[in-house]
Amino acid sequence: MPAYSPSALHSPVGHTLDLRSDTVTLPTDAMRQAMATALVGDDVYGEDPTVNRLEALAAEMLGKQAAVFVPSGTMGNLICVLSHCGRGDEMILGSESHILHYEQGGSAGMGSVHSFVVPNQPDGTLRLEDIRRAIRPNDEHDPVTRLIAIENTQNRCGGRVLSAAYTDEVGALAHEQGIALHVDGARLWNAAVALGVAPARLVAAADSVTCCLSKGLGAPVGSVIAGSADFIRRARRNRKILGGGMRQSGILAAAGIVALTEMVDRLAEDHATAQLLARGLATLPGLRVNLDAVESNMVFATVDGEEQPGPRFSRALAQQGVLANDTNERTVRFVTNHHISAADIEQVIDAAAHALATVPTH
Ligand code: TLP
Repeated sequence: MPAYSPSALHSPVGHTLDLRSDTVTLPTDAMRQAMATALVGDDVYGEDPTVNRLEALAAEMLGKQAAVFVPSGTMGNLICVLSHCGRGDEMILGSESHILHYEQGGSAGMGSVHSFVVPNQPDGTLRLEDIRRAIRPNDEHDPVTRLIAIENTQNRCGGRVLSAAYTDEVGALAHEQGIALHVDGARLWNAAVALGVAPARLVAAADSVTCCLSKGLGAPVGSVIAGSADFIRRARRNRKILGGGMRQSGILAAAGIVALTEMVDRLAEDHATAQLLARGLATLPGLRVNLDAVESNMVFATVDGEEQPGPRFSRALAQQGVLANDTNERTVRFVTNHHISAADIEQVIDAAAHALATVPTH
C-alpha cells in the first residue's frame, strides 16, 4: 500500500471512496520525497530557494511577470481583492462564486469591499451586458467599481469551463473602464486540460489569478497568485498582514513544484472518470444529471423525492462507503480525483442505486 493511499478512511462496507472534493487528495510519494529533501530558507526575507523556484514556475505557466505562494485559495482570493480594492470600493462577482458563498464574506469583513452580485449563467459565465450594467457611473452616490471577479472552472455551476475567448471579452470590458479582472482559478488547471489550452492563454486578459496546488493536483497545502510585478509586491504586503508570510515554506512549495510539473496532465483522467460517473448516475431512476454540464471533474446530481432528498441521499451513500457533498436540499456534488479510478466508479454507481432506495418518493 503506497504511503499516500487514503486507506485511513474506513466505512461500514470497507474501503471508502471519497468524492466530497478534490481537496481530499493526499500528497504523492514523489511529493513527500521532494518535501523531505527541499532546500529551504526564510521566505519572508525572500530567501527560500524552493519557494522562489515555485513562484518562478507558476509565473511562467500563467504567463505573468511574478507570482507569490500563499497558504490557501481563500487567502489568495482575499489578497487579490485587497490588492485591487480599497475600503468602500466595489467588486462585481457571480451569484454562484466561491468568493460570495464560501469565504465568510472576507472581502467585506477584512477589506470593507462592497460586492455587486450578477447572476452566473448555467454555463458558469456572467453575461457581458449584466457586467456592463453593474459598472457604476461616475456619480458621488455610488461606490467605485474596481474589480470584476470570475471563476474558472466554475464550481457551483458544475465545474464549468470558461473559454479563453470569453475571458478576453470580460477583460476587454473591464480594461476599457479602468477596472481590473481577477480570475479565481482554483481549478484553472482543470479548465486548461479540458480545453487543451495553456493556462497562460486562459488568463491572458486577467490582472490577477489565484490557482490552487492542493486540489486535483494533490499538493498538501497552498495556492499561487500571479500578476504583474507591481501587483505581486502589493499582494506580498497583504499576505503578510493576513498572517500568510511563511518561513521555511519550501517544504510545502516542493510539493507544489511536483504538482505543477507532474500532476497537471493526469487531470484528464479525473475528467474521464467524471464522464463515466455522470453517465452511470444518469441511468438511475430518481437521479437527474445534466450530461452536457459535465466538463471537468465534477458531477452534480439532482435527487427526486421528498424531505431533503439531497442530504438523505448523501447520508445513505456514506453508509455505502461513498462520500459526496449535498450542496442544497436536492443536489449532491461528486468530485473525481486521483484516488478514484475508473474501476471505482462502478462501486459508486452501485452505492448510489442502493442509497436511492432510502429516499422517500411519495
Ligand atoms: N472549494 C472547496 C470548498 O470550499 C467549497 C471545494 O471543495 O470545492 N475557489 C474555488 C473555486 C474553490 O472551489 C475553492 C475551494 C477555493 C477557491 C478555496 O480554496 P481553499 O480551500 O484552498 O481555501
